[in-house]
Amino acid sequence: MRPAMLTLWTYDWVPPPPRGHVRDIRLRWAMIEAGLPYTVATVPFDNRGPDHLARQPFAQVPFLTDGGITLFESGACLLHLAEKSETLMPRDPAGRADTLQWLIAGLNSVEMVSVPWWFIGLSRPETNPLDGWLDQRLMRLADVLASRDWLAAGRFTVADILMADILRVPALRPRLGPPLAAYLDRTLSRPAFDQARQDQLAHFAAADAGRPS
Ligand SMILES: N[C@@H](CCC(=O)N[C@@H](CS)C(=O)NCC(=O)O)C(=O)O
Repeated sequence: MRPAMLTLWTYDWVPPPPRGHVRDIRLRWAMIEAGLPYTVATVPFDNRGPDHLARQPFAQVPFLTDGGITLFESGACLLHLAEKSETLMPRDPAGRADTLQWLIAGLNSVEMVSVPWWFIGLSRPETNPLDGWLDQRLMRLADVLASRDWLAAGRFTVADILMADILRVPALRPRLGPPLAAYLDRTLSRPAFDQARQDQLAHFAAADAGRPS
């Protein structure tokens, strides 16, 4: 039996600023790394209806369909994909556990600080009250990556896809010390990342044509 086709769901269009950073890139990147064929389907950005809410209760993207399965949350989608390919997560129990813990650390120990920090920074306060919290997390992460190339299991995994996507937010770059900057360069220089980014940019650019200017 042929495996069910994976479908990545994203918005039909977004304004230019977030292009290249919409979280569907995490899933694109993972599927390209793993050689998992997928199609892209869309929900309206401007008009988030009940169909969208039924599959992503916060009216966000991405979400993923795999045959009769629908998943939301980029982390959950990445773990679902990782179950399909050893490229994304080792099969031995210790390597798998290491990958799981670092993927959750990306979401729950780094992104949980970096997103509110970024959001507060948009209003350009004189000081950001989350600077200290963020820098402490980045410093601890840099300590880990000072002595190894990848987060988990001694090799590239889906945890690196997630962590690199969290760290590559432009506002964060100046706060990354040498180990994190080197880690980010190493991870983002993978051809699958470049492909995923180009694909996302092309997807949203193609939608410009159909919109009133
Ligand atoms: N925790 C969610 C966050 C998803 C998220 O923030 N999606 C953004 C695009 S990158 C979105 O849909 N933003 C529109 C909105 O929140 O209304 C995940 O990781 O999937």
